[in-house]
Amino acid sequence: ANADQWKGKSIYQLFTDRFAPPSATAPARTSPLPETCDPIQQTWCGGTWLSIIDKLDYIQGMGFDAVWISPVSQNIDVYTPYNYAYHGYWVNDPLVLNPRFGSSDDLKALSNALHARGMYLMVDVVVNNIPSLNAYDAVNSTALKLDGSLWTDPSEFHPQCWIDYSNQTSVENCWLGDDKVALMDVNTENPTVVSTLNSWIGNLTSTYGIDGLRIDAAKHVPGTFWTRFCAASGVFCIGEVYGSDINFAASFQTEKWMDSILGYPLYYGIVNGFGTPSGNMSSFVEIAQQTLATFPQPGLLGNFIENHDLPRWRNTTTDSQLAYNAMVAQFIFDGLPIVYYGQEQDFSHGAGDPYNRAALWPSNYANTTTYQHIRRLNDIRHAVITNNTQFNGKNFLDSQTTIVASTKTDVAFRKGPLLAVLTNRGSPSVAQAFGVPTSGWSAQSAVIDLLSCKQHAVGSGGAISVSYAASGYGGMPYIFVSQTDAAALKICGDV
Ligand code: ABC
Ligand code: CA
Repeated sequence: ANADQWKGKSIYQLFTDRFAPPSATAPARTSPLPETCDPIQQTWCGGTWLSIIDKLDYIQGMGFDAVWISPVSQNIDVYTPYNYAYHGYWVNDPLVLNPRFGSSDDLKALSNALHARGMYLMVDVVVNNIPSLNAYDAVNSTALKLDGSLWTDPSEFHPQCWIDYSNQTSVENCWLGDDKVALMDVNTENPTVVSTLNSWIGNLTSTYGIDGLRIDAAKHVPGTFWTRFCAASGVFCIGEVYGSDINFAASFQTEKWMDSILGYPLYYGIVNGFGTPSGNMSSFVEIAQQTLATFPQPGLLGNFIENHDLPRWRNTTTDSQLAYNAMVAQFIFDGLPIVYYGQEQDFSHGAGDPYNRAALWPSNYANTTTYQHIRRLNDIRHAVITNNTQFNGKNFLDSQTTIVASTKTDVAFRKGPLLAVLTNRGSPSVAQAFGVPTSGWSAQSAVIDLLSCKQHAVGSGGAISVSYAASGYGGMPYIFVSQTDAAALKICGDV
């Protein structure tokens, strides 16, 4: 599927090893399995491509129409100072599937099961580096001993150096990892490497019906490599450009290196704005404005508030209303929402890798308040998209977010027919209100908040005011639509 087809999709990111346990229909590929899946052990817990199929109802029940899975290629399968490659990022041969996650037929079965539900498959791909426990000293010699590695010739790697993040040449050519598990930097200028990877990715996407790619370590490879690689893949590419530099991040779209990137800049904005009670809302507004002004297509960015490299949202921010507000920003702002498995279960253990990668099954896949909140947000997006609900002649996907009002603690932004009104005041009720002077709707009309299904009046000049005084709700988020639109969308029944 191409970028246009991905526009409007909503993505659930999971760790293949950790999302669903082996079962009768999805036997384990790893034995023995640990009795409990303790992330500190950094070992396989038994999830496979087939076990993901067992739990697709859970993902689809939350309203997602795309699933991003761990890298599918073969990893080093040895004990390391960081234990085992349960995460799938220590790819040593992209061309071979990872037997820990299943067989070729199993991956096809997952792809078919998703497509039968009208859902897309996104696969994580790692080509920048190859792990090694002993190549650190050997890379400049003529005979590399990398067991099972696709690349064995020194000309297929860049010489050893550790990355200096202040120097982009170093970021591209030096090595990720450390001297315990070195991630040898593949020479992505070597013509054999380039042609091997390009023909592989085209085969992989067509063989397994893959609809999109998450490109690992995108900033560590020259952009021109990706232009050809993504063209060869024939599908939507979203790159991981870890960092807060908006101009650098936007160059991936402006230079046409790939369709999109993960929204790291907006992530930092959401953390600054909603990560703490009465946080820095002006930082959120500033980053949001810059994102909109700098990216040619902000509507394709991947918006997240946690992932496998970052702290769990609820680890750093316990207040549930802050989480609900942050998720509205994640879902309604320009871009594709990406929810990391466990976010819907309020997973709070995990200040970082490896604690943020716990197994999901101890949650019993419960229908939590957050699960329902996410479902509601997906429902709202789907409803405005399928109804082609318009505001001033523009629909949700084709209109760019505009910040309508903000204070130190509040922000209101419009995207098409929806007006999100958010706060970082947190759960306690306070006898305070936030007034949005010009909502865009005319005075004397009525609007509906699609989260609470309550009606609000539009005052003179189009003003809307929300109160944070209701006991038990405090600083809750709002998503307004006109009453006429609300009736057509049916999210709140007959209103
Ligand atoms: C293992 C152990 C860890 C141990 C680590 C050293 O080694 O498990 O306990 O601490 C995979 C595995 C990891 C594994 C690593 C290394 O490999 O998942 O468990 O860690 O063996 C991607 C993936 C990631 C994956 C890899 C490697 C790459 O998402 O899961 O890791 O294939 C950099 C890369 C980025 C990479 C990330 C982990 O490291 O750019 O591609 N992620 C700065 C830099 C970033 C850098 C980041 C973290 O630090 O700019 O480029 O990411 O090192 C902001 C700034 C940012 C700054 C952040 C920290 O602060 O704006 O620029 O980011 O304010
Ligand atoms: Ca590189």
